[in-house]
Amino acid sequence: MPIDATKPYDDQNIFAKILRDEIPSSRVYEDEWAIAFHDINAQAPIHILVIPRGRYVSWDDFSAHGSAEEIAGFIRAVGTVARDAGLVPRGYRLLANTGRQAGQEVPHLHVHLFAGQPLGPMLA
Ligand code: D5M
Repeated sequence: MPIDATKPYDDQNIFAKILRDEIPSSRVYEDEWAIAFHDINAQAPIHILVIPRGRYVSWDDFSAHGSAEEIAGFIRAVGTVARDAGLVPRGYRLLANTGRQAGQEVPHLHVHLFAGQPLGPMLA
């Protein structure tokens, strides 16, 4: 069910639980600003989710309310995850579904990182 982006942050969302280690995930990276783990429903040979440690519902929330440090730290973390996975210079795709029309399901900002095969044109 896509999220209602007008609701405040929900501390019981599944990624909040992953951040608190209350439910398992296959973590591939963590630092002060972000963690990354494999998507449970992989859509490409490599499909990793990168999420900020901060309580942000979406890209919209984060870009509006995240501190400059958090935003820089998160963007650096996404790049590091890709580089550590050996995806440079092969290439990768980033995607952040934001809100209902984009089909965002989990109300904690997450960036999808897809790679491992030619990814074709962008979705319509
Ligand atoms: O994408 C939400 C993504 O989150 C979707 O690709 C499945 C993934 N997901 C959901 N639960 C888990 C757990 N527990 N571990 C790993 N990945 C998970 P969206 O952009 O919101 O549609």
